[in-house]
Amino acid sequence: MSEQIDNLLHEVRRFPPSAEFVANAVAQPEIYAEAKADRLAFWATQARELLHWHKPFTRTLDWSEAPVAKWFDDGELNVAYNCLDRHVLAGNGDRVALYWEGEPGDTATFTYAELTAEVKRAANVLIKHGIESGDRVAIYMPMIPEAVIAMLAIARVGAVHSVVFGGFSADSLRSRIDDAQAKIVVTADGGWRKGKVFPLKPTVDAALAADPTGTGAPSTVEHVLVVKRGDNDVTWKAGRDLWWHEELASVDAEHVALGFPAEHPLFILYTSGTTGRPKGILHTSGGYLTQSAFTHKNVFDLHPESDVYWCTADVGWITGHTYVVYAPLANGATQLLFEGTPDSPHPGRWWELIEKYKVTILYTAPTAIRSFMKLGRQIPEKFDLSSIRVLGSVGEPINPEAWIWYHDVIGGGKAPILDTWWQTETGAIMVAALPGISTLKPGSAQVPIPGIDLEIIDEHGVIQPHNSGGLLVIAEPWPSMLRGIWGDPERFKETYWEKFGAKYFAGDGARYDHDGDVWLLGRVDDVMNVSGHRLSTAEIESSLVSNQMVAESAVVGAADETTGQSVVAFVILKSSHIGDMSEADAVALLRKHVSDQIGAIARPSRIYIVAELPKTRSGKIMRRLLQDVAEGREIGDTQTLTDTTVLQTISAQVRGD
Ligand code: 6R9
Repeated sequence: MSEQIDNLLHEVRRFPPSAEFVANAVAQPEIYAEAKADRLAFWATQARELLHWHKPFTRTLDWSEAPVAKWFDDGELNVAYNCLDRHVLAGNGDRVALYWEGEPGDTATFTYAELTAEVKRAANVLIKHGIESGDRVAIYMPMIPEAVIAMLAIARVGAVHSVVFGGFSADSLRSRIDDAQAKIVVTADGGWRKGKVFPLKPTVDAALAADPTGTGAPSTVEHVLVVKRGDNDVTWKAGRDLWWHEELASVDAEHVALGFPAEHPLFILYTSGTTGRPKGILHTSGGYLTQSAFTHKNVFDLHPESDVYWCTADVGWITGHTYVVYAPLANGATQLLFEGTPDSPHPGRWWELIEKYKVTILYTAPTAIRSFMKLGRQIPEKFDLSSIRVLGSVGEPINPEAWIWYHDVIGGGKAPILDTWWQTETGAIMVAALPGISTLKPGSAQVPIPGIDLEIIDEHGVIQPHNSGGLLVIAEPWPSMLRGIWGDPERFKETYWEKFGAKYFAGDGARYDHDGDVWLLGRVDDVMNVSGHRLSTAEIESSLVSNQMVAESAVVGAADETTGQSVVAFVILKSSHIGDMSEADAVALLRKHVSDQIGAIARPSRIYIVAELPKTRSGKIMRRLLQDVAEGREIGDTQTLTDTTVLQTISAQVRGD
């Protein structure tokens, strides 16, 4: 059995870096040995080289209050100063920090000097309205420059932001506001999405008017700062509501950034809550910014004076926090910020933007890549993508077929692809190859970044040898690790530290291949047990997608009386293959395909050909809900779905309506 599973992990295609890439690479091979020789000294060097410290630190790590780590804790810095002022002072004030493109095609450009000036004013607005160091401020905004400006202004005054994704409901927003006891909400009247304005301010109004406890107690919010973006009508609560532009015009232009301790809280970010109550993941300043800047520079081979970087994530997710806001700006990069969706007003919009801004580094998610694959290569081929030199992937495993397509069609067969594994909790990238050093292997995230101590262990904590799998843990504290769950230290310990003591349990299954490279196998709650055999949903999905007819697939384990669980697959066919054969024939062919590739044990007992899969707003397939459908159970919490009708259609199909 395990030999059959290996077949998929036995990807034979290899992509060594080109001589040209090696010659100009940021990261040099010695970096691994350097980190290995003295991990703490390595991180201390990075913190000193990559950041400006108002007060230098002398201590690197204090783990005496494990599992709450303290990094560089006798040092002081200002995160916003690191992202802004110091670049201006170094003579790079005229460098573009943000090229912004709105969905309707309107644009704006901010140099580092201009962005610094905006953030100083916004910081003064916060101070004017009583925000002090340690206060919480919620952000509920579209992808506009003011979202970045607000985050940096909050950080600048030592307050703590809690960004709530603009697609979340009033209830979700209110529960996050209450949990963090936010004093201000920064929002916009509305934003643009698929050719229309979607209102945001009314959702904030509804969130604040709600009475979730039934006691009539008001929320903790004193003011709502509103950016004018959608020009949609809004109702106004005098005294509480304030226009962003009026407030910014009313304050002083100068603001001096003070240093805050390295362990000063920077932000709270609630995880998507796929199970239970959302967790407010807490990140602090010095360690977070160090690992963010380090990974961004080395994993993406950043040359800030010449690159144009684009991370497509929304600032409402951790990828947007770390790789849209903090890391690129700390590194003085020039980046693109885009308000819209990939397919509006036409399916080539992303490629048009890459051509227009000559984007050199693109960082996106496999789900996006697979939907582009579904539409066909003729769309990106209409645009000049020759500026692209580095590609990144994040969010879920990238199956080899999608990897190759991304490499060939978007990367022109030359750009290295960095598959980056990390989590909201890890704060920054933990596993990724380094371009210019590593020979790439499609489908594998490969190796921990320098300075990270990763292990794959079994249930008893025994480290696994090459060519076997288990649970992914991080054996030593790392600079950008979460410092806790907001207001719930017990839950923090239970969730991540109870299982393996001093090792952080990530909740992901992983496997070493024959070379010792790491393959991520999906969440362990997505691991199925069929007749006592361990099967990964990711692995079977990868097998299905490797069939030429299949565009996308989701696999779940459904309870089965005889085998414990059985494999149920939901499959989207490529439009070019719909109608090639009857549905029954397609299902039979795909069952055989999986059986041939992985083994009979992995053959799906049921395959449903569907038009769409249920996804969260961050693009993750909601396998838990598909499992409810497959098991004929009542469907669980669908709060985080983009479109609930997708699930209703699939349910009807499964019931045979
Ligand atoms: C950054 C982000 C974290 C979970 C994580 C894992 C999955 C993320 C991945 C990946 C395989 C990758 N994940 N990157 N799985 N390969 N390159 O996505 O954070 O939203 O907290 O999700 O996503 O299962 O545990 P977050």
